[in-house]
Amino acid sequence: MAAITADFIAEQNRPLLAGHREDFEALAHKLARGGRDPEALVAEAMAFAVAVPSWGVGTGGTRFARFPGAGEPRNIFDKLADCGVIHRLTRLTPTVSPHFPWDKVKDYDELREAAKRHGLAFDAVNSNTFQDQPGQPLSYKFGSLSHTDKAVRQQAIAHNLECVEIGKALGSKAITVWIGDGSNFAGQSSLARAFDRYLDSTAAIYRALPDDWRMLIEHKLFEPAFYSTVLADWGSSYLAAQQLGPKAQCLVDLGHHAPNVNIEQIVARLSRFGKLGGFHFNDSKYGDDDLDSGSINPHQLFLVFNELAEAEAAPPDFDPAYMIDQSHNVTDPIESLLSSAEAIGGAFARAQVVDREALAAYQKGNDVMEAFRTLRQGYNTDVAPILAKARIEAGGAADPILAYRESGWRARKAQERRPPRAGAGIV
Ligand SMILES: [Mn+2]
Repeated sequence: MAAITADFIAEQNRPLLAGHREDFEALAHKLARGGRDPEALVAEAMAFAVAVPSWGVGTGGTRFARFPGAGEPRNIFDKLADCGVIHRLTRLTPTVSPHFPWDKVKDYDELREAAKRHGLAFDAVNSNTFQDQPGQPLSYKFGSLSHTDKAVRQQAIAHNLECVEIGKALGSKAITVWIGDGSNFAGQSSLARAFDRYLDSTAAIYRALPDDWRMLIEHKLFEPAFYSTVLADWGSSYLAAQQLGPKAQCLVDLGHHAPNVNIEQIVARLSRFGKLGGFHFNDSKYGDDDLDSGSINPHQLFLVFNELAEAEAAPPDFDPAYMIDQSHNVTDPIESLLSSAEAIGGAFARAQVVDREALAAYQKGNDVMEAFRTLRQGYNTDVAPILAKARIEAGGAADPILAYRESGWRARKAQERRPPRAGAGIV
């Protein structure tokens, strides 16, 4: 067992470096033959970052059960320590997206300092009005920001405003708002008036946003409401963002769409109109499965990044917030996040490999097969050596999961972290 220091990482990397160099050279030759600059791709991979959700380092669960693992974080300070491990090994995850009230503390300056000690900063803060908290005066059973009772809406607004205040203290620049509001019976709720109330409430939050902040509004097709969700799809999300103003943008969670929806096209639409605010990365087979990014459908993840690469070339202020949002039910959450960061960074790097000029020319000339082959060449490129080089040069691990296992971190935390943590969840 060893602390995950720079020396430890270097020692873990040593036996892998010769093989890594060989792999990178082979790929570099191949890329150069195709007119690509391998070092530029490494530099791009080094500049890429994705935020880890504070709730992701605990074991998730389903509505049937949760199987906690040993050494789980008990509070936000433990969570930051785990997030710090992920960043030290991958050099890909310098920020944490916290969730309130789960991550509430007395002293936010202290929390910010603790993050800094782990080499971390804070990304978008997340509010929570999809469950009741102990001692909360009014219930969210029948909704929060869209509730029929003004007093409940006010309570939900006040919570979001408190999250903005906390975010200011933490150095965050965005709040992600997701609500569980909706209905389970036809006729239960006025579909039109529920959305009106949601818009009213979010406008109150919007008015309190600092000028350099963004409100990321996250839609979700179903669950916990199974007949209608107040903010069900990207169309509703866009309407809301449009009505609220320029600081409001849409957040796309990869699991929050109808089956087989063309998510990359949604990305293209939203970015084209300046309303793509951010992502929650995960993967799924059936619905909002919250599986590990790239574990089921890595090609879709690539196609999403292909649209992002296209968008990056266009509007000047394109700056979406990339965040992971997964539920780790059967793995060590740190290992899942190490693997997911790699998958997301890999999809990004593959999209960078695509020869965009050639692709645009084939598209313009309606050369379908060559357009397809040009895009597919990016996907088919094994970018692992690029990511490994980016990591190693930044002080990260050649093989993050291997180094993590060698460090004995989890076993050590199983001794230190008692009693086990309280509940958490995912959205
Ligand atoms: Mn989400």
